[in-house]
Amino acid sequence: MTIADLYRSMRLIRGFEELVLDLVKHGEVVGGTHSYIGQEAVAVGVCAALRPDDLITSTHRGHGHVLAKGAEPRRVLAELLGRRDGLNRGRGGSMHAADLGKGILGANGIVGAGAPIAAGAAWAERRSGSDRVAVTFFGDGALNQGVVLETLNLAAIWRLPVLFVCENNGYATTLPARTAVAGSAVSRAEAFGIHAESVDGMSVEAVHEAASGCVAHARSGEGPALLECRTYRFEGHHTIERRFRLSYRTPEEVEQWRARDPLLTAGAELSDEERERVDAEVEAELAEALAFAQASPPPDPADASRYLYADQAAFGATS
Ligand SMILES: Cc1ncc(C[n+]2csc(CCOP(=O)(O)OP(=O)(O)O)c2C)c(N)n1
Repeated sequence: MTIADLYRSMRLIRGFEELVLDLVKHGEVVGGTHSYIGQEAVAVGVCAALRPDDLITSTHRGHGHVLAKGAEPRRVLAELLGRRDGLNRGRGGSMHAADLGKGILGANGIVGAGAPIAAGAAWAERRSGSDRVAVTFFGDGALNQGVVLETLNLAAIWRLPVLFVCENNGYATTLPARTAVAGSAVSRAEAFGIHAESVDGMSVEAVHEAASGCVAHARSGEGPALLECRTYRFEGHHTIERRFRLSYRTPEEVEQWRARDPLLTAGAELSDEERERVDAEVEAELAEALAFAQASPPPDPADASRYLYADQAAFGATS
């Protein structure tokens, strides 16, 4: 994986998220979204360390994870617009994007809920004799969810091939992690005997390197690993925050982190020519994705109760 590849994937997520902010503003995405802008290096660095057949679970802030794992941007966008050609036929929306064919077991609106799903999947994979690894992304807020701590315990006891990726962006909605999380993500994992590391989540290369080590550890049967990525979200917790003046972060703090924008750092490693070429290609891909999503019809209301129960065809059937 070259730095140009990593930059391209981050650029795609950034452009996608900027497009989504615009669509939310114009009322095209019902309910708004949780922006991933600023945290791209985490999804991209971690997913670049995975095989295509590895598995992930994601969060309410999931577009970046889903795209980095290989979901088609135009189908994710159509999903956000609630259209028939959406990744989940317009039924999942922003917080429930899933694509089983790409190993994406689903974004999840319930904080911490992806952890036991990933552990269960890892257990099933190991039982079936495969060496797939499951990754679960979660925020610092999820560190205080009982189910995450229970999953750390079981994953350690059963030596499951799971990588816990904690995206510590400093806040759970408006609650600062420093006032809410006793100890640290790393010390909590270590208390369960789990291999744990903390890395600069604004550097895609640092995340990629650390994640590669953790994935190798999990795949080799040595048990789970936890990777804390120190990162920051440049936007509000949810797009609705744009309507309010919330003062839980100072403008200076936001500016300090923006100066460490992972796209600037990675982009600086490319020649101007190469960076401009990648930017233009991504822009064209997103323009095509938008046209595709907007041309897709809404689901048929007569179909509303289809896919309520387990039916593989409902998820990622085309990939
Ligand atoms: C079990 C549960 N409790 C509360 C909520 C409401 N909620 C949604 S996002 C969020 C904050 C999550 O913070 P964090 O895990 O740090 O992730 P981040 O938003 O920073 O990415 C909360 C409390 C929820 N969705 N699920």
